Amino acid sequence: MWDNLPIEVQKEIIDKKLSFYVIDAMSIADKAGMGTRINTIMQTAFFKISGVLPEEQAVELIKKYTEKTYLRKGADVVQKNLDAIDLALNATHKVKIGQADSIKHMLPPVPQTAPKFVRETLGEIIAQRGEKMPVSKLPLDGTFPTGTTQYEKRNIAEKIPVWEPSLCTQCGNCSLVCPHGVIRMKAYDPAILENAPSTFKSTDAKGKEVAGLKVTVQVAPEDCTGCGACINICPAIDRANPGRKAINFGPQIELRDTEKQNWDFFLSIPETDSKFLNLSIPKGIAMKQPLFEFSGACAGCGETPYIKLVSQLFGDRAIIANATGCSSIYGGNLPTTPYTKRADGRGPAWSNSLFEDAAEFGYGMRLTSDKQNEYARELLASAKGKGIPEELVDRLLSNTQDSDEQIEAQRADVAALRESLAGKSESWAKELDNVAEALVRRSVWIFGGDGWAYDIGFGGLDHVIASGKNINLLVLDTEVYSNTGGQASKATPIGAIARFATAGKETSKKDLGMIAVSYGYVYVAQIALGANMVQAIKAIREAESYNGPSIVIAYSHCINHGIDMMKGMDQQKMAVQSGMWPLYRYDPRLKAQGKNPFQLDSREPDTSKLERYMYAEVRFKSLVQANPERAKVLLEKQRELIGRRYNEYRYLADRPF
Ligand SMILES: Cc1ncc(C[n+]2csc(CCOP(=O)(O)OP(=O)(O)O)c2C)c(N)n1
Ligand code: SF4
Ligand code: SF4
Ligand code: SF4
Repeated sequence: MWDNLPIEVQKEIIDKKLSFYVIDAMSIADKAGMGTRINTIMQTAFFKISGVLPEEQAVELIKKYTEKTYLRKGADVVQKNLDAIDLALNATHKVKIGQADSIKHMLPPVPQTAPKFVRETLGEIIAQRGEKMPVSKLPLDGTFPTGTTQYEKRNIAEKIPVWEPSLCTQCGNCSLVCPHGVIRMKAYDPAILENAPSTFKSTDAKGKEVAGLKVTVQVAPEDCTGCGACINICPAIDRANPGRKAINFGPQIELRDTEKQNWDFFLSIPETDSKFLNLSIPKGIAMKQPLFEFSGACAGCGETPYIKLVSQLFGDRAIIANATGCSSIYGGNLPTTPYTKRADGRGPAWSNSLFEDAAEFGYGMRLTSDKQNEYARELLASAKGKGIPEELVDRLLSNTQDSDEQIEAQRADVAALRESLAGKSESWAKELDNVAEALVRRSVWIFGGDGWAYDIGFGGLDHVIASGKNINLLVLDTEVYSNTGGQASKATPIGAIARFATAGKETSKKDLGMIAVSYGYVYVAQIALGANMVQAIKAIREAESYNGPSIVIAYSHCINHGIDMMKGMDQQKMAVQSGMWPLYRYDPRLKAQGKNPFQLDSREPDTSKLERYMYAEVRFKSLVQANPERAKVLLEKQRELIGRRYNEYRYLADRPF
């Protein structure tokens, strides 16, 4: 162990006369059935070696408080923790301190090849030397460059997915559900492989639109969190060995160096041309570059796949107002930023104001963009005959920008316009040059959790959807205030235990979607990626294309639910099948076609699956432990609600229109 330490660490241990112990906490957690949770194990190790209390007394107290803390999560959780304590007691090893003679060095916090700002400012903060940095190193107006999580290699996964090309159906599901933007897919010209590292994997692309091309599914080994969501969702099972899929876990340390090379090579492959992509299915999305990557969200987070999806579809033109909550923390916590940009520099602009004002904040972004666009169009219309080609002006004014291709064409025309403005010194030309970029359509989004949408920001949200303006709201519904430790919100379902609902929530979840539907001119959808990927993609695309307000409410599994996060998408599926989370879309445009705007996308609930869904989650199961009678009453109350709500939705979907 000593010889494996970097010399800087060896020196510090010697200088500070430290005692140094190691414990293989991950193996113990695994053995005790605790997955990757090592807090109890590390706490035990601390008391074992620190001597702050006699060992026997310390162990007795730890066990007592473990029972107290975890009882509400169930007897099995308590037992696992008690087992882990026993295993940890004899597993700490004292390392013999040697000389400071290691040939290994600490890696720099960010690579030397990173941009100057990343090295000199963000790198210093990562290395915890931020307080020594002069204030002048920080951006003057507080605007931080995007695309910087790529330089912060966290290497937190013990195991990472390994791809088996021969088994892969190239469905793209793994990439779509990856919460961290780590597993990606590209189709490319086979000639590119000439320069590939020897371990780089590829196979013939499947499907007409990519015939003759090669495909690779590649993992960023140092950014993977090891959550396993991709492996869990992968449908391709090896018939000869049903325990094996088209992606399986392998040891990160052994794979790191080769996969790093492969990842770098993968990044050098040009992005798959949009004309090959069908963006209504996971496969097409998987091949589109995510403009949200490597965030610090919990491993397996249920919110981030939706954000990543929005970034893939509209990130090049998105402006995002984020409510305070998990999405504002992993979305913009210093030092690095997960929102990123394409090779041409286009990517989302993002900001967080407050918890309660996100809707109004985004509304301001919409109004500003509209005003700038209006002004640019005015100036442009009067530029005819002043040395700007007339057909260019006409094209810029008439392009409806309904598709990616039209938007790219508009961008090319804006570039041509700015070129022809370059030599002009008149004030109208300078003004037009200033606002010319506003001629390209902007996609305005407001992101936030249920605490924001259902409770604290509801007044603003209601005002903004009522405005009729073209704004898109994405509600990341974890059914609790996740970022502050799981307080109940109006989105918390009946029977769930949360802070402020410690006896299990008695009242039903507020139907935010139906409140929005009542306006008649708001696009509304309820989605769950794990239950129906195509419906989720469709809803997000429809919402964005609707020239008016839209709200998409997305089921987001969360560590606060007390689940195995690897199986979060399975819980999403069960939530829909059991009727807890109906899927629907309300598209006001359909009325003009004489069609019913309300489309119910999920089947009649199978409430016999309700217990299976609920009791796979500690938030529901713990009530059975704490108060079985009440749990039963609330379960039946929930079952009744599901039936009533389904009948109401069915009526809305089937009524003649
Ligand atoms: C007015 C106000 N009250 C409370 C807070 C503290 N706070 C920050 S994030 C948060 C929880 C956010 O919950 P939710 O909107 O559900 O988002 P999630 O974290 O679940 O994604 C709270 C209470 C705050 N920032 N501002
Ligand atoms: S293990 Fe998790 S983070 Fe890693 S590639 Fe799979 S889904 Fe992404
Ligand atoms: S989910 Fe499995 S089958 Fe689908 S693309 Fe990923 S590895 Fe291939
Ligand atoms: S607390 Fe929940 S919502 Fe927040 S980052 Fe973790 S898993 Fe995601």
